Amino acid sequence: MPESAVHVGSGKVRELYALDTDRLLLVASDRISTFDVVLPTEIPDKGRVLTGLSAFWFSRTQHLVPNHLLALRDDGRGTECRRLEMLPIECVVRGYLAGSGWKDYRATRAVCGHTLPAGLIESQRLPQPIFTPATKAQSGHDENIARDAAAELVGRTRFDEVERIALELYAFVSDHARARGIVLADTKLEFGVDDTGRLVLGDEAFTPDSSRFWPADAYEVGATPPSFDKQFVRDYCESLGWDKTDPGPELPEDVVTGTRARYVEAFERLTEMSFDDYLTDPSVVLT
Ligand code: Q0Z
Repeated sequence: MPESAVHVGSGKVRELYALDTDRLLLVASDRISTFDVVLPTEIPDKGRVLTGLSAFWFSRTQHLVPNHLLALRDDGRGTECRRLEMLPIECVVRGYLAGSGWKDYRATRAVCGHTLPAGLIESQRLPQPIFTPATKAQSGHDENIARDAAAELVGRTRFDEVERIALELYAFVSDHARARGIVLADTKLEFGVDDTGRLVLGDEAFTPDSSRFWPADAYEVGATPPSFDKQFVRDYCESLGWDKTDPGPELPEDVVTGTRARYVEAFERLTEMSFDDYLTDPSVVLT
């Protein structure tokens, strides 16, 4: 990393640097979180898998929306990107009833103002994907908000635009993933606006950290499907009877190895590229 990179932010598992007035560097670490706690053990190459996948999707969805990607670093974990004015909402699309969507549905039969058919069950595929915006919480959990509240935050015209684009992106990526044995249950996108006022897709996109990936062959309505990437970690943590408060447990070697293999498997199934080739030259995902 050049001397000039100034650290400007930390996520649970990522770091953000300023390169100059117009450019940022997003760095994905190998840290892993579960039950909202970052564990003391890293998953080797997890950050590279997520950086490569995100870049792959940026490259493949340019026909739908411009994005912030400028270049990948040779280390495979850094993304140089255009600095945007980020919209103050998380743009979540749900194709299946899981997580907070399932929780809200059970309580109210609605999710972010979308009233849904009665009698849906956990993990069920929705009649059609829905846009369910959330606030960006400074700490703790993002909170689902009504469509009108989101429209108030970004303006009605911009809201209609991000909803349409987010649904188009979800349709494109979920079809691609489903054809390769992975169900994209839901995903969180972040958009910004460039200096000309154009909507631009930013942050990370369609990674296992920003999306729920389920293995299609284990998908079952009425159950909580296993997470494609983190299930070994969750199962191990559950087996310990850990109370899910910080600090989390160290992971044993077999859980680390198995989890790394699942991340690499997700990368290879979705990109139809060899992860070793990505390590040799990250730009393969852009071609
Ligand atoms: C992304 C985040 C991370 C901490 C700001 N292209 C952009 N322009 C302006 N701002 C952002 C981006 Cl991607 C931006 N985040 C999220 C990422 C560490 C926070 F790696 N915050």
